[in-house]
Amino acid sequence: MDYAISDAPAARTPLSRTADNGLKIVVVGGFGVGKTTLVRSVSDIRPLSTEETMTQAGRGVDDLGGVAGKTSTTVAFDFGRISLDRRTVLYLFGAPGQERFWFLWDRLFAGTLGAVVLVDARRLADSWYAIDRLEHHGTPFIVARNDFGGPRHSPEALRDALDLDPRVPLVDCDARSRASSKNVLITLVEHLQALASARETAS
Ligand SMILES: Nc1nc2c(ncn2[C@@H]2O[C@H](COP(=O)(O)OP(=O)(O)O)[C@@H](O)[C@H]2O)c(=O)[nH]1
Ligand SMILES: [Mg+2]
Repeated sequence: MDYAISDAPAARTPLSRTADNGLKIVVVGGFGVGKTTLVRSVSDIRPLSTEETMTQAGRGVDDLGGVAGKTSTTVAFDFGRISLDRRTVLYLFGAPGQERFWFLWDRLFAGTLGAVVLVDARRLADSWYAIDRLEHHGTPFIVARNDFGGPRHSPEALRDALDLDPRVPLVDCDARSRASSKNVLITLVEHLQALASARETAS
């Protein structure tokens, strides 16, 4: 599948009139795993975000382990948009990873076609809950390992640690890169298409 996505950085392109295929995608994962960064990297619009500078009060609530230098936290969610082709627009929702916002997820997942679970290999356990909820909802997803440097587990070891179904695609990414983040979304869309054609064949 060949998607013509511009490599140009976030242009302010108006939504195409012919776009008739709006797909809702959520990006989930633990705190500081790169959700806001990914939504910003790929968005064609200036993404809405509700980042707030972490206050002293947030310390101890937001787990900063391994996230040195992170000074803002997503309070509600990120929203962005990317045109995959002239007819297909992805609406991206970056959902907060913090435990105190988990009650938002069930609503957010309504009408969601698929999800990206971002993981930081140094803090895999932070993404277990997201995977658990997606499996519970039956929402198709892929896993993207965001590159924070450090040791690399083999894909097999990573799958083991996440107890991942072998059919769930696993990709590497750098959420700061538009090209890399686009590749994550394309992997998800291709996975959704593969699932849809498997369903057609079965029926
Ligand atoms: N080294 C590295 N840092 C990243 C990457 N993606 C995000 N970051 C940084 O990690 C921090 C947390 O990212 P953020 O997008 O706010 O995480 P969120 O809590 O999941 O929204 C920020 O300081 C980012 O600049 C990446 O791929 N590599
Ligand atoms: Mg964020």
